[in-house]
Amino acid sequence: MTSGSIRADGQTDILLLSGGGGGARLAAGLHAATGGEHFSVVTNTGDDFEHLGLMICPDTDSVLYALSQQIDPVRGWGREGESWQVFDELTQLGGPDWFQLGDKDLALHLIRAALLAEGRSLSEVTAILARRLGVASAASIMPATEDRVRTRVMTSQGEMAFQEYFVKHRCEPQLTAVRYEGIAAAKPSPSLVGLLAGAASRSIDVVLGPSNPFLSLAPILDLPGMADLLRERARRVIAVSPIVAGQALKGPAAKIMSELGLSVSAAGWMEWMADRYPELIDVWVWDERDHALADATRIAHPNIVVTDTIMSDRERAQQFAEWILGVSGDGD
Ligand code: FO1
Repeated sequence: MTSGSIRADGQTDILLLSGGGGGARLAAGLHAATGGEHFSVVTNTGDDFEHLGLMICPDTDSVLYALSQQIDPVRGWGREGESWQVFDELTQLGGPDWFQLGDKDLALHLIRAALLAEGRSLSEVTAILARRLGVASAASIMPATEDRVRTRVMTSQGEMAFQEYFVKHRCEPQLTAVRYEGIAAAKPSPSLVGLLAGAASRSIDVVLGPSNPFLSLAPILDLPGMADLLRERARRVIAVSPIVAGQALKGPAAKIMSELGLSVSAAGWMEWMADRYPELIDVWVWDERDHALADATRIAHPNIVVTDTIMSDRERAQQFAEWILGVSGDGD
């Protein structure tokens, strides 16, 4: 295993790009490992959608709940210890039953709606929610953009909105392409641009979480100017493979790779990322279960490092985060 020393000097900001799922777990791990100091998370907004008149921001909320240690560890989304009284009543009254909203979660969506209606930006609202949920210290959670970007999926059953594909159809339709509606006119969020511009005296390491490349990272990285901003400002960009031993730990990444004709492996993921975002990623983190493939692939791509990336619980997530930060030593 190669050295994971990324933050040996304590002068480096850590910026994580994250979806829900694995990205949110790593967010919690990095938050614990950094104490939230000089640590920020940029969340995917392509999954956001309007439901029952409310703005739902699933990936942002997964990070909010993960950092405040209130995420349901089994589902991997929503609140732990949730109750479902409103949802039950809602479905009794003929409301939609395909997207489950727990009582506690619903309270958050109501508060978000009220704050947005006061004219506050999504970033402001997210910061307020983080504070009220008790996200410790100065860690900031920033939606990738203030503009409306919506992931839409082309499938064997036609084009559909992301949540329809993901939740209503359980990712079953064969996916042929993905588009991010509104992205061409969208801008990276001013808070993110400010963070990248303002920290001139500090270096920034960017971590791409083990998130779905097509559904979670692309709606962030494809924002006009985003990849260039990261290329210019990041000391280095470290990408964590969501594919371990030819499978995604959770979610449809492996299925989608196969449907798009890609090799379903960490190497296939790396090739897709390197091709789509040339000269962006400096360090590729693969799981140790793929060490033989990593050894073979390193001939062409020397910057592959391997470690145990599986974040089965909070402790493992913190250990992996510490490895990323280099605080756990060289780890050979
Ligand atoms: N995922 C599901 O599979 N079923 C649901 O009913 C569901 C509801 C839900 C409500 C709020 C929320 O923040 C997330 C929710 N998710 C649900 C998860 C969500 O669809 C996914 O986490 C992401 O969009 C993919 O990262």
